[in-house]
Amino acid sequence: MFMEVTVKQFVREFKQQFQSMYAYSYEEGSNEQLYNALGLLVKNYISSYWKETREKYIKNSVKQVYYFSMEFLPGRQLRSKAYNLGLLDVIKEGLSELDLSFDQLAEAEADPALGNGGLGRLASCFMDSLASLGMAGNGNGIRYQYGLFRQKFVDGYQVELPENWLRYRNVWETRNDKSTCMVRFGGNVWLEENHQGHLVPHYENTLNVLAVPYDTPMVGYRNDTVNNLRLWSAEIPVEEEANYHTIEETEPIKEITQVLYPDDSNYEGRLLRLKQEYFMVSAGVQSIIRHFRKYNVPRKNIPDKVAIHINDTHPALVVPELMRILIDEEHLSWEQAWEITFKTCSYTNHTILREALEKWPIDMMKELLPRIYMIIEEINNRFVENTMPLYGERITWQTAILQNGVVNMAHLAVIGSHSVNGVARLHTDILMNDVLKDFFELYPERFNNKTNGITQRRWVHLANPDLTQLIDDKIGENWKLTPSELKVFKGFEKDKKTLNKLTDVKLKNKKRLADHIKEVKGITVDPNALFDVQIKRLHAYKRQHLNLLHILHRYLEIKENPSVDYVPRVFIFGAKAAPSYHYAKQIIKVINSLADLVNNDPDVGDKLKIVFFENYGVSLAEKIIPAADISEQISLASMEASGTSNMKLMANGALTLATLDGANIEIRDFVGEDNLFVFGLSSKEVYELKANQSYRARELYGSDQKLRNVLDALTNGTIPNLQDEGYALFDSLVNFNDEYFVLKDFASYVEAQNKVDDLYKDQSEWARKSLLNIASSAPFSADYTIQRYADDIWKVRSCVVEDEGVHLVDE
Ligand code: CR6
Repeated sequence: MFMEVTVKQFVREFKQQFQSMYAYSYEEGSNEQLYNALGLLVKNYISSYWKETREKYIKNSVKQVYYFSMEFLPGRQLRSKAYNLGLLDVIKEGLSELDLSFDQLAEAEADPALGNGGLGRLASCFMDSLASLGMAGNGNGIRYQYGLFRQKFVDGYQVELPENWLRYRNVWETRNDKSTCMVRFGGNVWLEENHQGHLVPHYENTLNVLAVPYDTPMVGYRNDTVNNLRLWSAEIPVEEEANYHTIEETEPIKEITQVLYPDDSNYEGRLLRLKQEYFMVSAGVQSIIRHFRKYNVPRKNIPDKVAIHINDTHPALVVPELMRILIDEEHLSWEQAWEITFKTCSYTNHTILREALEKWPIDMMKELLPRIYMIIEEINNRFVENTMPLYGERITWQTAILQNGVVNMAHLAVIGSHSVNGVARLHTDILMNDVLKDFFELYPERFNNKTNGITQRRWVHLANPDLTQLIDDKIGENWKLTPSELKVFKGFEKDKKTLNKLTDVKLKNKKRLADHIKEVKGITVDPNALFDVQIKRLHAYKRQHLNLLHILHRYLEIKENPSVDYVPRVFIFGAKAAPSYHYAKQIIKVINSLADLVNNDPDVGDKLKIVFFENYGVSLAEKIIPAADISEQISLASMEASGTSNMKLMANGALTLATLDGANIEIRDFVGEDNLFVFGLSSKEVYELKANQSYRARELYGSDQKLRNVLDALTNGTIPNLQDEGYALFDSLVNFNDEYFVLKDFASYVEAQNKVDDLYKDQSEWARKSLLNIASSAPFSADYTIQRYADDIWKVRSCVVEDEGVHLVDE
């Protein structure tokens, strides 16, 4: 176990901390101030473990993983850090002695939205698991000054406001001026031979940017381990300050780490984005090599001591940057450098969406990163030379890095990595058989699957304390350290008492959410209604509009026959649309307008309510997920690489309503077909329909009366207060042949929704299935996912002694 702090000691230290920061008594402090004082005190408690962990890794020459990601979405950190430290109860008790509420203080923490969605949140779950498993795992990313925009609805339309999360300071970070690096952009570069006969590059007229690291401790679950998340910020080098005369002149530097690109699964081909990527990569790799020197082992051993993970293609420049440093600065030969680079790097692909696969114009790359471009060109030439004789022209050109004037970043990542993985079984199969098929032919041994996972610590233990208590009461606490123990909970599936308790826990969570809905949306919902939840980015392939069509269908049925037997439902949405994604924003507007109609129609009453939360993010997810009855996972089969909200909702006892897409398939396999609702086309059917081009959406519109009523309601004035949004949806679904097969899946979706109603009428059967879902969710613990990355890809091991922290026996 970890920290030993008594309540008395905490109270004394907290008062002191507050006073030393604000020079008055805590009784006069605002919530923000009290939170800041508490956060800094907790960080203080952490600091000695942070230092010791770092020293332990160096002393034992431990292999370190560096997870390179343009996005991290850690969520609020006070509660989870205190929990992992084993201090949460002491703090709560101490604060209540001072008449302060921990919950209130915790709410004052800004939620750093330094990511778009699943990819960034996955990175943060991985950080938590690495530390909790006692593995040396570091994060490397960007300290964006502004996170993902704050979403507001004005008249039902999404409006984006800046998210200045650093306004009240960030207590968790430490600015580390000793470890800054210089990153160079642009200018001219040429190679000259030096005295030892090495070709070395000379640079002129480069833009030099100082990369300043801000380090945040990542606390393991009660195991004395504290790892590091390093986020870089761009500044003007001190010695060059005199060269900048006006504020405007400093902009090109400061803007590098100013804002997160707000597109999810979408490639943004702008120069600033490429600058961000290289900035993060170069600073990260330089600091790794600097740290490696402390190990005092030959450079050829870098792959034994360092693993660099490329999270999606965004950090793929790691490959040429590591080559650059090894060749230009460490003076290794190309062959030596390549051997090291390739063995050190590994890559995860997170999407098959073509629009998300990065391709940078060669001219842009050449101008911004001349030396890096030279190296990419050489990697490409050697690749082509080696591949051509063995595999011929077609495969060689299809897999080349340089193609038609662009640098293909996925190809760079695959060629420069010893491991390539997808994030769910189906997704990896699609990579091997379709998206990266040619590479699979070249390098079958590199491909492997690593299904995503989530940390139960944040998403169950902390988000759902009553459920956690119930599980503890029934099976003891072992499942917290050994998630696979959760399966013991299955033994209670027929125990009426347990099922009733489970229903009570859910109801309590739903009441809490209902209060929150009342507070922020002014909508009254019945906690006994079925809470149906779809929370994720808004994207046509995720098909929030399929959900919308079904709600509209129910509404029309109720209007036609007010006594129709529908189980009362609250449809809950949380979703941001990329600011430039017009269609997604139109879907938001239609859902909001339908909500206005439905929520205020006396014919409807409690049968149907629609709640679209503003500004969906980690903190809101923590409130919604424990209260969900139904988890909507309705993407078009083959399109959602994995999904992770599906795992969080399952672990909290929601029943999944899903297409056979991403990790939904594995959810079905673990919980059993009878305990979730599956509908729609399979991925194979989707592929066939696309290949034979036989799909005619208009024919479905013509032949299915129910569907026609619903689609017509988009344009005939049924939904009030729309401009052209209803027409836009109608057009894309009927006139432009429905790219994501929404109409094709509609009938089976409605049928599945009716089955949901039927089951909900039998509350104890519902509770039984809910219990089975909870008890089957352990395989989706990110601890297991990370163990597999560690064993198969990174080759790292836990550094904690046997009897501490998380143990992973069989899943
Ligand atoms: N948008 C996938 O779409 C997956 C996460 C994490 C996504 C999603 O299915 O669960 O990554 N892909 O692997 C990208 O961001 C490119 C996502 O979050």
